[in-house]
Formats: sequence, structure tokens, C-alpha cells
Amino acid sequence: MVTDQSPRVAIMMGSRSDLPVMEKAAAVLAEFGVPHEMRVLSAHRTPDALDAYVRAAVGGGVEVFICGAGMAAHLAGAVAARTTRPVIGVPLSATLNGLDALLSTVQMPPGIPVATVAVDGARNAAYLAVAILALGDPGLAERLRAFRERAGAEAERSGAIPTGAGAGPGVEHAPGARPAGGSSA
Ligand code: C2R
Repeated sequence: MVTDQSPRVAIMMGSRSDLPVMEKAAAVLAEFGVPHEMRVLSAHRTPDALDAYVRAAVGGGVEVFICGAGMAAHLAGAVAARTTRPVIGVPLSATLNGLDALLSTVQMPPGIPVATVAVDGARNAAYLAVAILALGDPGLAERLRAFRERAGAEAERSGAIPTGAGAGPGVEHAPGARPAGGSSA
């Protein structure tokens, strides 16, 4: 039975060693009050358990899957093959700075997409999941809008870098800060 407390997002990862990155997705979802659950499951190591979990999760009301994996990262693709619900892939930098995982996650065949975020981009995966859920959830949409507004205001504040005596608000150039010979245009 699907209730208010049922997970709306499943955060999956190929190994327990992925947890330090993937728990950042959980932290963002918690901030937005989105019920979620985390599971270590692998397309390579535990294929049958992965299959059973995706079926059960869909039946239990999970609307978005976030899948993080490193190396030959087939987890997100394997989940996308089993559900029509949106799957967000997080390539992890376990080896080769994550380039192996990035390509394995993003290069899906047409028809079975995985929305891939940056290498180790677990937080953005959660923000994207929130944006997807917000389409049908006005309360969540409002929390997302307010978050963006706060983040924008904070970015503006931190962008005001004083460059010397008399520097006012905003970014100002100190005399001599321009490159020698540079034009005033
Ligand atoms: P270990 O640290 O357990 O050796 O795992 C994991 O996501 C992890 O980053 C090393 C890396 O193997 C990855 N792994 C996958 C999959 N299962 C595990 N890429 C999969 O199903 O795609």
C-alpha cells in the first residue's frame, strides 16, 4: 500500500564504497522533505536482487530512481531497462576520474534514457529528482522555487568582493587590477 510515508525516490548504488558520495543525494531530499530510501544493488554482482527490487519499488510508489556507480557503471541502465519511471544516473569517480562511469552511464541506446548528471554529482541528481516530482506537487514546487531564490541571493552576496578602501557593494575593479595594456572596452 502506498502511503504519504512511502519512498518517492530510490537512491541506488553499486557498492557500499559509493555511499560517501551518494548520501549527499539523500541529504538534499531530506531538506525538501521527500521520502526516499537507499539500497546497495549491482547489475553485475546482484542482478536478481536488483530485478526484484526495481519491481517492488515501482509497486511501492517510487517515482524516480537515482543510481550511482563507478567503473563499468551499468546500474542506471539496468534500472532504466526495467521501468518507465525516470532514472537519473550519477557517474562516480572510482577510477579514471570517473570518465569510464560517465560514458557507461550517459551513452544509452535510444528509447532507454538515463538522465546523467556530472561525475560525483549526487546533489544535482537529487535537485533534478525534486524538479521532476514538483511537476505534480505544488508544495514541493514552491519549496524548490524558494530554495533557488535563497541560493541566488546567497550567490549575489558572495559575489561582492571588496578590492580595497572605499570599495562599495558589488564587484569593483581596483586601480591597476586591469591587465597591463588592456583596453577599456
Ligand atoms: P567496490 O568498491 O565494491 O569494489 O566497487 C561500484 O559502483 C563501485 O564504484 C567498485 C565500483 O564498482 C561499481 N559497480 C558498478 C556496478 N556494480 C558495482 N558499476 C553496476 O552494476 O554497474
